[in-house]
Amino acid sequence: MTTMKQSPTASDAGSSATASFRAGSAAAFGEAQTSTERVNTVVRAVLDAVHAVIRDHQVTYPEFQAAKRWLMDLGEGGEWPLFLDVFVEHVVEEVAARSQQGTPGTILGPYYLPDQKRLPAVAALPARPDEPGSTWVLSGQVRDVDGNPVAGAELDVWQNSADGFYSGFAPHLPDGNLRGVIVTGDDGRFEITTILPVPYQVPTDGPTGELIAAAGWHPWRPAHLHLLVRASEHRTITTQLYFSGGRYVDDDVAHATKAELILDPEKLPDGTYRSEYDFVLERD
Ligand code: MBD
Ligand code: FE
Repeated sequence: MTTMKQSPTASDAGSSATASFRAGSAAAFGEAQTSTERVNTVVRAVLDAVHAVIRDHQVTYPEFQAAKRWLMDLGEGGEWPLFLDVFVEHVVEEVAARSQQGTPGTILGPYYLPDQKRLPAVAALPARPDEPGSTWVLSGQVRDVDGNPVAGAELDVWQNSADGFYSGFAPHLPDGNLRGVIVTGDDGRFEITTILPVPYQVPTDGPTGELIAAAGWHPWRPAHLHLLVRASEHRTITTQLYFSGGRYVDDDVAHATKAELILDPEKLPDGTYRSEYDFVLERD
C-alpha cells in the first residue's frame, strides 16, 4: 500500500472540482443555448475589455508571457472552477438576481456535489463520530411568496469541517461528510443539526493562491453554509448563510455576502448555537 496522503492540496481540490463540473453537478443552471450573434457580442466585448487593459496599463511582453504561463497552470491544476467562482460568479449572480423574488441567492461555488443522503425534516448532517466543531442547530420554514408553507421542499446543504475543508475535495474526509438533503414536513419546517462552518481559505499552493499572493490580496471567505432550496413548481434558490461578526464577513474574497443572509446565532448555556431562518420560494 502507498502511504496515505494526509494534508489536502490545491490539486486535490482543483482536479475534483473540475471533474465534478464536467460530470454535470453544476448543471443546476443548465448550459446556454446560444447564437452566433450572442457569441460575437459577448466574446467581442470580453476581448475589447482585455485589449483596453493592455493599452491603458502598457502591458509588456514579459507580463503577457507570465499571464499565459499562469493561465496554463490554472487549467492544468484544475482550478478554472475555483478561480471563476471566486472572482467572476458573483457578478453573474448579481445579474440573475435582478429577475428573482423570495430569499436572495448568492454564488454556488465549486464544491457542490449532487445525490447526497436524503434526510427527514429534523435531522443531523452526516458527520464523523468525533466531528470537531461547535454544535449548531438551524431551524426554520420554507414558504412560498404568499406565505404558504411548502411541504416536501428539499434543502440540499454542504459546508466545510472545522479544519476548513469540504468532503469530496480533500482526501482525509469521508464522502458525504457535512452534506445532506433535508426534506421539509407538512408544515414546511426543518431543523438541521450540524457544526458551525469556519472561514474558507482558497488553497495557497495552487495557481489561484499564487495570483492572490502576487497581487497582495487575501485568500479568505467568511464561514458559510451553502444551500440549494428547491420544491416542485418553484424556482430553486442557490444561496449561502453567514454569521454576523465573523471574520471576513465584510471582506469576502468571492464578494458573495448579502446583508439578508447574515445570521446571528444564539449561544445556549450548554455551548451549542441556534439559528432560525425561513426561506421564501417563488413559483416557476
Ligand atoms: C468556496 O467554499 C466557495 O463557497 C466559493 C464560492 C469559492 C471557493 C470556495
Ligand atoms: Fe463554500
